[in-house]
Amino acid sequence: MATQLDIETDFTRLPEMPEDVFTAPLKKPAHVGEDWLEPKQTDYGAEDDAIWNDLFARQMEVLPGRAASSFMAGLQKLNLNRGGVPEFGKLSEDLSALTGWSVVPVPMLIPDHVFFWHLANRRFPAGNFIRTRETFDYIQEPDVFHDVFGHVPMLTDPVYADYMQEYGRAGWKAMRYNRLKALGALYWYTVEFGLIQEAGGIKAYGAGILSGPTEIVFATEAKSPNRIMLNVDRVMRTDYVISDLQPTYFVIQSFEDLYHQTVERNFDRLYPSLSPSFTYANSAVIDVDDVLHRGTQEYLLRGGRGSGAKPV
Ligand code: HBI
Ligand code: FE
Repeated sequence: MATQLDIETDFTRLPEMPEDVFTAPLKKPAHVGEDWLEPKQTDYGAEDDAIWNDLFARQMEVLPGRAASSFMAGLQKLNLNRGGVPEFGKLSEDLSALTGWSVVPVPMLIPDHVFFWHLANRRFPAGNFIRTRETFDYIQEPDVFHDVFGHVPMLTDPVYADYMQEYGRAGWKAMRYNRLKALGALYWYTVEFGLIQEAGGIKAYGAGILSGPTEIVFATEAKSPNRIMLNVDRVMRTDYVISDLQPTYFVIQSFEDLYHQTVERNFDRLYPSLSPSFTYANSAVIDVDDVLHRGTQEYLLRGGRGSGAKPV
């Protein structure tokens, strides 16, 4: 029986998940194998394509000038505005010519170790369904719009593309120490809700920000949230909320900086020093922080989502 100590680092085949590592259990649909890949992409209909086009148009009202320049360039390079839900075969062909990544369909959230394994092989797992008109503004499960519009353009940036692969490899190491939650926080504050300093100011590169209508303005311009320079050790000790706007965003200097901070940090030394639960609240500012903007937290103090508080 494999144990935590002999976790594999060869990712050509899906490594066996040790029995003493905890990840949230997910019920695998009968039609997918151990890799959780769908046999084929959904055949989207005209209404699905119309939903994609409307979501796309809505984002184009708010992203220019606020989204990271590599994200805007990625949208163009992949022609994501050609209309309708992109076909993954063609998309993967274009993307792999640029950075060697492909996009593969999965039915739902997949287990952490399978997700990391795909990333370690430069395959991005993307939802095989699109939201409905009823859930147009917000869905918790990642659909094809969040995954492809939000995540895939960034994978055209060569340094970001390498960071994502390293993240997948780091996932296997985190399992050995049972510190998946800590590594999940790094994903959250970079890949999903990351901000970057550019010559023209602070821009967003996180997919959770870029795929929705509200958070882009809040994250880059509002007074409520903290904006703090990213430090990998600090972020991995920080709690996060999944169903409301973030009280704190972490800002990188460049994708090179993010890549180096992650690759050069010796996680074999970091993981044992992290407590199993988070140390810092998601709205906290601590003495070691390099603070760009100290948030008023007005949005949170007024009650956040559901209270009618304005995202100011
Ligand atoms: N599955 N489909 C899908 N998409 C994700 O973003 C995802 C996942 N499974 C696990 C997972 N993310 C987490 O491991 C990361 O968010 C850390
Ligand atoms: Fe995502």
